[in-house]
Amino acid sequence: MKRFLMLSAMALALTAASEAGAISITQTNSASVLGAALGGVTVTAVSGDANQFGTFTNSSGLWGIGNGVVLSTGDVNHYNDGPNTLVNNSTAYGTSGQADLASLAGNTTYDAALLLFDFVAGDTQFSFDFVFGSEEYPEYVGSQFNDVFGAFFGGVGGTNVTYDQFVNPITINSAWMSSPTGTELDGATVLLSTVVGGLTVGNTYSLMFGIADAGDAYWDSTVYISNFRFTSGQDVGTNPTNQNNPVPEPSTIILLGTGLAGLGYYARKRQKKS
Ligand SMILES: [Ca+2]
Ligand SMILES: [Ca+2]
Ligand SMILES: [Ca+2]
Repeated sequence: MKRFLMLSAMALALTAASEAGAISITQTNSASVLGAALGGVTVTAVSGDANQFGTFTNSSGLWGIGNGVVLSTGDVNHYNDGPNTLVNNSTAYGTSGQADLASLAGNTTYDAALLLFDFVAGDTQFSFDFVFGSEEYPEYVGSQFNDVFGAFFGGVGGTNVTYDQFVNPITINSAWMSSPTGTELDGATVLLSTVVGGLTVGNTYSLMFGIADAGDAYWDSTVYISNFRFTSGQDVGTNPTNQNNPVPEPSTIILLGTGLAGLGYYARKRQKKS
């Protein structure tokens, strides 16, 4: 058992879904710029094509998420605010996947975008908010194309600490998604918050954010990450309407997380974007 406690993975209400002119992405793989957008953490590695990374602002509060960083298995320039014009928006870089992400996905991964950083604990918990979305939804839910997002405490080889509101890992097959409006994404989670406790104030910790395609390098998935912060007590995220949500027991989270290995997958052919 890891020494820290995973306190909760909870959903926040979807708000302002019809707002326009919201998400504005600036493509960058600059460690210092990405670190600043996460509130001043020390980025130690940025792995992937430069176009897989950026910062974003969200002037109208689309989906309830604040400003932050964006990672994609495609080109982040395609995930600004705007109409959903394609069911299969896709950029294939043909770069490698990542072992921790492949373990979550249960399949070979490709086009991994990895952001690793260190932070000095300012309180006993750290938290962040995110929205994960994909072009794989809904056509390839239940398939081998199980694109994945993870946040690995300890860095490479660390423990995934991020889940949806039903404590499922963030993959196409397991995370709860619906059809949002506002960007090119065909499907997305609601705004989710991850809270990890058990930190010692002043100690340095590592975290890796990673996203990857699974099964092949096509049909993008994208994650928007915001509001990396330190808290104490029970953090309920940025939306006060979430205060009554139950907080799962840490042992329950770990049990359900490892249950993913039991999922079955099947393969089917699909058309690549030309
Ligand atoms: Ca790709
Ligand atoms: Ca689309
Ligand atoms: Ca994909």
